[in-house]
Amino acid sequence: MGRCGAALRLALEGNIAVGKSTFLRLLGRAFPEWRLVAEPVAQWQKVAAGAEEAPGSGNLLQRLYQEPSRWSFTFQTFSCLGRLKAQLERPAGPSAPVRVFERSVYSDRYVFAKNLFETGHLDMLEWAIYQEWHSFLLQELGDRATLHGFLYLRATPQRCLERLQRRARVEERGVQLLYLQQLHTQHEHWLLERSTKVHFADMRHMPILVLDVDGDFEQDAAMQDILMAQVESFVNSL
Ligand code: UDP
Ligand code: DCM
Ligand code: MG
Repeated sequence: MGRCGAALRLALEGNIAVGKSTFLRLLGRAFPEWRLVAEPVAQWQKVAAGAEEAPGSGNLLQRLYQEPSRWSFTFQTFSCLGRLKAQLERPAGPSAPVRVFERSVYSDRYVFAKNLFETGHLDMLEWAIYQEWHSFLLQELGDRATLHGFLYLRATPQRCLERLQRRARVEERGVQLLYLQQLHTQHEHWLLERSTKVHFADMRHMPILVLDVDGDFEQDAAMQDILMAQVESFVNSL
């Protein structure tokens, strides 16, 4: 590894159901000394304050999809808070040479919150407030919040929809192809074309490895070997 000593922090990015959690498990097998941090979806599915008093009102993820204009700001605030906590955590035991996070505070803002604003589910005031605290917190945290690279898992929105339907999370039952197409475009602008305006200097030159996962890598050992080799040489180049 090029960097002397300091642990590398990478984020694994990609559309809903593209295969990030599956890929994280493969990374765990290929690089057992790395620390892998899964997205806290289960936590969003557990948050249902007041559910006892109002049965059926649903967990946070369910509320987001059922009433996006009401719940987007709350969801995006909570999601980003959870990621910051995970990223700042100092894990016990020997330190890992590489940490990989499933998504990041950057996709929260430059993919999800941005898309929710552009589609009218965050209003201008909510978007301004979100951006203000997001920029302030990350600037204050400085190096502690910085990442060293992105792994972008890329597949067509149609493939993501197939995988989303196969996984069949109850809360995501109403997710349509159009929504996955919007999120795909946001990822492409941000990580492939780099045309999204970002507000952190180190983000503008962040190394990005684009991985084509349109083929079914979960069942294909040869494809897994190729993908893991791509990740290894990317990490060695950092
Ligand atoms: N999946 C698949 N083939 C692949 C990768 C994933 O069939 O090559 C399935 C996986 O078993 C799961 C669904 O697609 O049922 C979504 O995968 P995952 O939860 O890893 O996606 P994420 O939302 O974390 O990106
Ligand atoms: N999600 C969201 N906004 C974020 C991050 C995630 O709306 N900032 C949603 C999209 C998915 C779920 O959370 O429904 C988890 O994503 P995935 O299945 O890709 O892991
Ligand atoms: Mg996942």
